[in-house]
Amino acid sequence: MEKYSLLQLAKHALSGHRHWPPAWRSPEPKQSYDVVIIGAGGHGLASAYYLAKKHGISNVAVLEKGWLGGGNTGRNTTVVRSNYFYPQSTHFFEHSLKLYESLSRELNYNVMLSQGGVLTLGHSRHDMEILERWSNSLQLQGVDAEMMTTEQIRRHTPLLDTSRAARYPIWGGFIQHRGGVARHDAVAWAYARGADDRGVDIIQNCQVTGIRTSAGRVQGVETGRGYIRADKVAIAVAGHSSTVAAMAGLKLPIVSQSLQAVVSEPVKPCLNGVVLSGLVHAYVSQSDRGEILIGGGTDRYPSYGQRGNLPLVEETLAATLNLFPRFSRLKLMRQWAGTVDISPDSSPIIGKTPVAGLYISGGWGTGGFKAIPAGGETLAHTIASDRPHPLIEAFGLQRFVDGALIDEGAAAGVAH
Ligand code: FAD
Ligand code: PYC
Repeated sequence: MEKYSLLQLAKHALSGHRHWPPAWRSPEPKQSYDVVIIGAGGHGLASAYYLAKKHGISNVAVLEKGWLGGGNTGRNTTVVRSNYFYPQSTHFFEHSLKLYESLSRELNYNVMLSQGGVLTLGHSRHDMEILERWSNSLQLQGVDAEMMTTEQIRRHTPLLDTSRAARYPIWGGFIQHRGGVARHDAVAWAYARGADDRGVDIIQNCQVTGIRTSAGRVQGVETGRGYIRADKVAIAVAGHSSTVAAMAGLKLPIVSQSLQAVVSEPVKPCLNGVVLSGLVHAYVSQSDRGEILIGGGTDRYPSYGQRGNLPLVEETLAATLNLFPRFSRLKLMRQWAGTVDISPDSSPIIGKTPVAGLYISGGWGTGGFKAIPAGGETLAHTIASDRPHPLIEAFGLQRFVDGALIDEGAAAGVAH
């Protein structure tokens, strides 16, 4: 890995940043690889990185139809946390959060993890009872969670309307102090550089158009740049999981929907961490640049359009202004959307598939950014050993046959 002395850094800065070497190569695809990963989002790149780093498998290609990190990994609102409800999920997401806590060091790249806390608001007695049950369950599983009174919330986030006259009165809430945000592009770039350093070929502008199988085994992939042979292929394409899996004859229980977000003009630091309200379907944080970042639920119909619709933005903003009346004076700068793949129980689908040698990492829905380190590590283990990693055993496709669903809809953070 390229390392710079202070002198070299100063030279690059003074030369107008003109002579930096590229952080990863742009190789031509080879005719065959040991492993092909479809999709250079966080999950595909992290899986490639851990395959090379932990399993010594570096004859790997990551094929990306656009540019790396240009899917949901570069479009999300960067919330990381591990406060799910069921033990299978909390163990997995807690492991991911722990990996995030040492990721900058692991990848020698500042992913700007900022653990300002994730605060979930309660607006009724019933909300509070549910939050208490949730928080107790987390504590029993060794995950940090703390109930907060309205007065504690007022001190923590003074801009929230905590008055009794509020449109959505705040009865209290619960916080995960170790939750927060990380820089999404940096996560993709860091894994890309780490994988490339270890010999992985990241091939952008290379769309997979078909998956060849024979006698129930994967053979390779058809791409816009020719056929590539591989005994093992992994699908990590977020919003397009169903269409790509269908290339191998698989029908996934997934619906693709748009999820959008907006940011305001930048203002001075005024908000700690992330504030979420399940009742009004809105969540708010402040970026390191000072923008107020606001997100809501998914659009209410399936779509592959990376646009989102205006009525939902209006609804989300109206709700946010009820919670934070002072934000009414902010000007919005940008709106965008991504296509998220949602499974019936709002939990991921990760592991082996009925086609031998074909693996999947999908169904991350509205919450897969926080899962990138653990998703990559466990998928790499599964590909290398052809056995599901213990942390993801419960998240395989078989659960839709057995009925062993892990319903995390209420812990998803956003309505869908
Ligand atoms: P992606 O990053 O989407 O990567 C998949 C890649 O596959 C894409 O680059 C795509 O171009 C490529 N691809 C698709 N089809 C093909 C093909 N045929 N051939 C080759 N390449 C292909 N999660 C959180 O944890 N916290 C949040 O705060 C959060 N907020 C979100 C807010 C928004 C607005 C959105 C849209 C999502 C949010 N998410 C959040 C969800 C999170 O972004 C995703 O779950 C996660 O990024 C999925 O990562 P991925 O690597 O699987 O997919
Ligand atoms: O998964 O925590 C989450 C999340 C928050 C906003 C969007 N996703």
